[in-house]
Amino acid sequence: MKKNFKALVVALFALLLLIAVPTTSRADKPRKGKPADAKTLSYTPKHVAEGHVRADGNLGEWGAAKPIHFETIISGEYEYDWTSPRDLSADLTVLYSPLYLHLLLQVKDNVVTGRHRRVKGDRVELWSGGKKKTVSQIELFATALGNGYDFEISIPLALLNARPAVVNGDIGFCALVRDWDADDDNEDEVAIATCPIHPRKSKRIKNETMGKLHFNYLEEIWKALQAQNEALVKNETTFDQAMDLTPNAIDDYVHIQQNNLAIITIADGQASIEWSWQTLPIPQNARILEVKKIKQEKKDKLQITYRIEGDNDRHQYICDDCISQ
Ligand SMILES: [Ca+2]
Ligand SMILES: [Ca+2]
Ligand SMILES: [Ca+2]
Repeated sequence: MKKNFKALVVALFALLLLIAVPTTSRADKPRKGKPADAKTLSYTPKHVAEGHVRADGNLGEWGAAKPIHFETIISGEYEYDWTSPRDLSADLTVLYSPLYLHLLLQVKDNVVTGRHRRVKGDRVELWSGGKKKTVSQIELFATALGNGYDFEISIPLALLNARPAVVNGDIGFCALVRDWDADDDNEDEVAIATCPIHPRKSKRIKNETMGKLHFNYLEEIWKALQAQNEALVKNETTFDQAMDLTPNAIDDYVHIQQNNLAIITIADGQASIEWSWQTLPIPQNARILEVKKIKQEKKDKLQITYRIEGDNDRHQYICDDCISQ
């Protein structure tokens, strides 16, 4: 009986030790940041008029746009290379206008340093779609602050092949911020990012690794439409289809609610995204089955196929003036 009790105490002690060991070793051993630690962050930027944002270091135009914050280190050691979010952390805010993607990257970094001997210096990398682009067409304003630096950046959407996506689409995106403080001979580079990118192999980043910038200008159009037309407010959207109705780089939309079919044509106005709309005389209780373009010699037409509740026949409405190319 006594022997069994001792065995139980030994087993209990061993168990306690097992529980205690990992905690102690985690606290004692420097923990390295790993790429997999970074969360994949996505963002739905707000649309602003062309010219609203200027990459000039004055941040007044960013208003209430909410940033995404990131500070999980993906390289360097917590104990030696990173002390707190004041050492390295960042906030990223994104806006877009018809022609530009606007980024505000605000980095907290206790010592802002350039390249010096083995110290590679503080650097920022922005990745989109996995392709490396020349920087000549990018407008950038850098402001050094006492506790870090701000980058205000405008990138042409065309450069990112993102113009077709501005109405209702997304592009891959990842921001990587590197930090050296030149405070220790054994210093390693610290990095943080908005996706689990590998800091030493960042050029190999794939689109699947990145987060998404989702553009939703269609939602803004839809809200404006609803403000103009009460009937569009009451019903749920039941059908939503991107279609090429005008000859430009931006997608047009066929947006159908239960009782209203709204054709929204979106024009590439360069300085603004222009849109117009019309509703078609589809019966109140119609269920849309298909919307498609019918090729014609002179002018293409739009064919809408629908069914009426309680009736098995398929009906069609042909719109002669819905397609402008
Ligand atoms: Ca500005
Ligand atoms: Ca630092
Ligand atoms: Ca630094």
